[in-house]
Amino acid sequence: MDVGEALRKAISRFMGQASHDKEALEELIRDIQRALLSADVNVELVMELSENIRRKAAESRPPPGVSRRDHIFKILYEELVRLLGGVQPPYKPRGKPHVLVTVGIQGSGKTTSVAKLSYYLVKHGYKVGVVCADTYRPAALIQLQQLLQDKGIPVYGEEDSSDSTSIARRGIENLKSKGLDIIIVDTAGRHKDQDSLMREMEEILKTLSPDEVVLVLDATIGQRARSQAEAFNRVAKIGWVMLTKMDTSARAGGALSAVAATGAPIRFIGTGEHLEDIETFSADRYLARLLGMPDLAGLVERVKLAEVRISEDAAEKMMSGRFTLPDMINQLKEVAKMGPLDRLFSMLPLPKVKSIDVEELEEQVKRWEAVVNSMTPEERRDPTIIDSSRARRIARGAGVAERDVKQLIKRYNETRRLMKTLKRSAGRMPRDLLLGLGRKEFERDTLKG
Ligand SMILES: Nc1nc2c(ncn2[C@@H]2O[C@H](COP(=O)(O)OP(=O)(O)OP(=O)(O)O)[C@@H](O)[C@H]2O)c(=O)[nH]1
Ligand SMILES: [Mg+2]
Repeated sequence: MDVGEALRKAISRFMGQASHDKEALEELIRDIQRALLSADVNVELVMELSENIRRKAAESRPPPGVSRRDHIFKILYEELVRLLGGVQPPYKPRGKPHVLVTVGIQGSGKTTSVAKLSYYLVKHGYKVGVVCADTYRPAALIQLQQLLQDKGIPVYGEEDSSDSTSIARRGIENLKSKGLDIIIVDTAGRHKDQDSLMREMEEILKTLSPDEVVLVLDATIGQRARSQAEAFNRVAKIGWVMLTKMDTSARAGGALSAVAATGAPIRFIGTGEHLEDIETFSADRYLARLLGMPDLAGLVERVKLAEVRISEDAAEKMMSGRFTLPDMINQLKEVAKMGPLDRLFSMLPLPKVKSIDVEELEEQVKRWEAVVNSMTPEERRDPTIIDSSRARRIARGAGVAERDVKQLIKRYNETRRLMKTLKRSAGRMPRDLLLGLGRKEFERDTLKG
């Protein structure tokens, strides 16, 4: 069973459980651990992921309208993305020309990747040139020329020189005159030992001081990817990693996690021997494909939307303590408007389980809105003046129980208190925090209220 299938099974099993209590969560974590470890993912990272899921599931409450099941699923998804190195913005080489030097051990796929990458970038509108600075591999230049045959990509190389640094320097000079956007330098991997390879890389990189150093790694080497990445990183700061041969290894988890642990992002992956076999690597998309759920990211986005978006203005008000009761009601209405998430989940190849009903939330908001409407402007501005007799009057006017009035005021005070302790975070706040609404209380209040 491959890792994707194992993960899929683990998630499916969890989603299909009747209850999503601690026990079910532990079972999910165990299944996920097994799946990741079988894919050669680093044990420490697996443990960290497990601990994060446990902690986040315990610390954060699902926003109203989102079931605990979906909430845990979102946490798991985000942790898996993080494990894969997080989400990277699209690749945009800058500089005129942008000089990129590849490094990597023998056979890792440098030359193939240089050809793939240059072809890929040309297809994306860049003007690209390539330099062969490998003086160790026999016919290294011919290999590169053949790969890029008829592609209109200039390849610079010198058959008779053995000084790779000078070749690279001259190559860049030569190609610069062609007004290129990007120059990619292919280097040698075939040295008699690692030390001499590292020394050559150090010299080349010092002389060229490129805009970017790209490490080419073979995905089939598993955990060893980490020590390789670290060794090269000592010579020069690795800008990003190209992970090759992703098509041939079912245990790519080793390399993926090893690289993620070094902090250098994976930008591209090689998925075959042909020039077209290159893909941008995006942790979320990769995961979606691994799990066989193409809509996954969209789904998770939807769950995230359940964290209500607060306008700059509203955030400002909250922070300064000017957040009023009507403001809170307005935000609550926004939340209720977003509708149930069930439909989205039903589109996925997962067992159908009912999420919590948002209608319950709508009912609650309606009651609270009525409460606010039957307050005087003065009371709305400053609910602290509402004593028992005022509360009774308001409740009568709103056609609700006095309890509802007290509850709303309590909620408002809690929310305000929380606001004060909160730093402003890009205009976003978890919606359960905004609501100040505990799930248990919510269920008790709405179901029995
Ligand atoms: N299946 C598969 N094969 C690949 C991929 N990338 C490279 N290869 C193969 O791996 C072998 C080595 O690739 P090269 O590009 O020559 O490796 P290199 O790092 O330049 O090797 P040296 O120049 O000797 O250091 C070749 O047979 C490539 O076809 C890939 O993504 N998938
Ligand atoms: Mg090569």
